Amino acid sequence: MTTTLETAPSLNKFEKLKAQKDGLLVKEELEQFAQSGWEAIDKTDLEHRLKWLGVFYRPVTPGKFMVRMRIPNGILTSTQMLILAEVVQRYGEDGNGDITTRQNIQLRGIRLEDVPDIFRRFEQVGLTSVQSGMDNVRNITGSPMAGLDGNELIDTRELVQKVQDMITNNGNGNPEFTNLPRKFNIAIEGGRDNSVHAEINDVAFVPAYKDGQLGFNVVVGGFFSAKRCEAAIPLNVWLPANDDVVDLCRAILIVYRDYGLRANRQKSRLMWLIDEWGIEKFRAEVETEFGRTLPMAALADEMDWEKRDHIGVYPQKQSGLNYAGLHVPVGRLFAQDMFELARMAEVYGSGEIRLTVEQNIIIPNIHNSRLQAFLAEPLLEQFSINPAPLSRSLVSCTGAQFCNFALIDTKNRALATIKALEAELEITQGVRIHWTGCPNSCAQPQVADIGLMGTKARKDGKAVEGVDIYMGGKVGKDAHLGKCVQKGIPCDDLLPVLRDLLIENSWAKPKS
Ligand code: SRM
Ligand code: SF4
Repeated sequence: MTTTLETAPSLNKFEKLKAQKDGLLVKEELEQFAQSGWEAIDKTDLEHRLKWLGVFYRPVTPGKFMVRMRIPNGILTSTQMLILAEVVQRYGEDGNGDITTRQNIQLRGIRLEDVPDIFRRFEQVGLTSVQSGMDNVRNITGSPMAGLDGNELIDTRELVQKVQDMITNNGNGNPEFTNLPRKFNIAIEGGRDNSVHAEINDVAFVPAYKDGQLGFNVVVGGFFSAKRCEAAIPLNVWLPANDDVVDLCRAILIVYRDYGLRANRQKSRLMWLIDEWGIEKFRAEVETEFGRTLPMAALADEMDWEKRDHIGVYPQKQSGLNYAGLHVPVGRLFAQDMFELARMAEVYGSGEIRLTVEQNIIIPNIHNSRLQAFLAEPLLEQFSINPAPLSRSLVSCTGAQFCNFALIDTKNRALATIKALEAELEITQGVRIHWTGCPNSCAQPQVADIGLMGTKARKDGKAVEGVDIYMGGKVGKDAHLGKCVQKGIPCDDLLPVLRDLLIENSWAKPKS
């Protein structure tokens, strides 16, 4: 029998679909898809290839698509936010925008017939959703305080943008990097508090001095998956904070693209290649691709602060200016909120809006003289600058409402549980609780003080929604991953378990 793409034994389903047709090619067919309607589209294009454009078919809500943006360094303008608000407003109750754990926004309720027009509107304001899903590089994260923080070491904004432009060909799509073995995460930290969770990225740059010069040490291979979770390890490379960073990302991506393991999708993330080769060989291959000698790592990095959450009002390094961090419960925004945020950023700030990996909003550049009026804005009752202590650090993935991998509902349950705990307990210390709907770990339960991962549990002989509990995740300096400490707690029985955990760990005491 002749071996064809369909019969080649070494190719899994995803490698086959990529080999048959590059995902980016659906860009040319978009107008036709919009006219024919989603039901008429080839199943593989619908369920998979559209993700190369950032358009996600949702089996839970057929016909109502999700669009995942790219917001480099989590920074957008009020004009861009207005466009995103207008896009979701059209869909009434179905439309909303979720802030993601990669400092990004996902739009919901989108109808395919509108996508060509939506993309034209994105282009007019410099937005793109290209290559944000499937085997592509995800939104590139950077310090949310870049350019504002008096204690900043490196301003990450320009570098993050340049790395995105290289990977996406300035947002037009770049077939060079549309067939990676798997998804790929990049983060660039410029501050002292590891605001991007460097350790959980496939490649991360962390500030470090070498011979008195400020640059980055590089760590590689961090990732979470249902099968395995690993913190990144040192590549033993230091680079100055210039275009070398872009070149190194490029070199690593080429090595990963050309040599990364593809046979088993559960073993395709970068760390599996590093395991197979050893870090020295991986470094050597990257150096060859980089085309010049890679300097050895600096002895220590400069990430020596506890992580800040940026909620509240703080002075910037620019005299007379402040930034306000607003807590957005589980990251969910509706069109009206998005319009309000855009208006407030314009009226009180410089029109800039920032997002954090904790799914919150920062409005920077508010002058002292405007602060009082800003603080009187009604939206701050909903998106508080001083939320209750458990709410303040709550993070949640999408969960069963829209995600077909989900084993449990997350966002609503997370909010209800926290509210009940705050009503019962006096919380004596901030506790970071992350809810994630399945072992894919999109809400990073392994970085939380208490991480809750959706699972199937048993109660009274019946299968019910449950969680595995993770504890001990440490963020900021000396970051390390938490571990699973209890398995299969039915969600209905969770409240007393959490209450006991909070009291036992001296995070809370019963209200007197
Ligand atoms: Fe994720 C798949 C949502 C951050 C690990 N993730 C998915 C999909 C696309 C599955 C699907 O098609 O339904 C989810 C879309 C649901 C929806 O409708 O929203 C989804 N992931 C998310 C978001 C929205 C969670 C959130 O509520 O914030 C985050 C979007 C980030 C972004 O803007 O791009 C999100 N996902 C993450 C992270 C966290 C991070 O990057 O720091 C991880 C763990 C880190 C990592 O990847 O190493 C993560 N998502 C996964 C995985 C497991 C990957 C693996 O190697 O096995 C999957 C499943 C997959 O890729 O096969 C997945
Ligand atoms: Fe969906 Fe699971 Fe990711 Fe939550 S963790 S968004 S349920 S894939």
